[in-house]
Amino acid sequence: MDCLFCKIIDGAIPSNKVYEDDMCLAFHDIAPQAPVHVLIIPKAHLASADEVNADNSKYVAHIFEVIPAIAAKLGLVNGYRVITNCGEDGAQSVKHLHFHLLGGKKLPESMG
Ligand code: DGP
Repeated sequence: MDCLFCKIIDGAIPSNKVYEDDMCLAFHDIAPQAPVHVLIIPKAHLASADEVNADNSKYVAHIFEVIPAIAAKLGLVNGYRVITNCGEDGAQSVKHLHFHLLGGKKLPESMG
């Protein structure tokens, strides 16, 4: 499958890893929009949040289970934001489900 994030999971494309286990991978975003900007992706190819269902939601649950440890490792003691962009109107550019973990400063209140 011609998927950029599947290639990052496979190691075919390098990434600056922050955390990895058998279900997910976290790595620094190539174009950070905050002092800390990490992407967390499932190791199963789901195109977006719109493909989450009862059979694969364990990946999403797992990601949210590990986010506190990732945030702590990155020093986000004062809070952070988790975002997933979905589809055209959500301005999703990479069609592999990913969660942006943003922090390291007081983020703007506006989200759209
Ligand atoms: P989105 O717009 O929500 O689909 O976010 C995709 C993010 O992926 C965007 O913030 C930039 C990041 N990105 C794109 N290509 C690469 C890459 O090759 N490596 C890394 N680390 N991040 C990438």
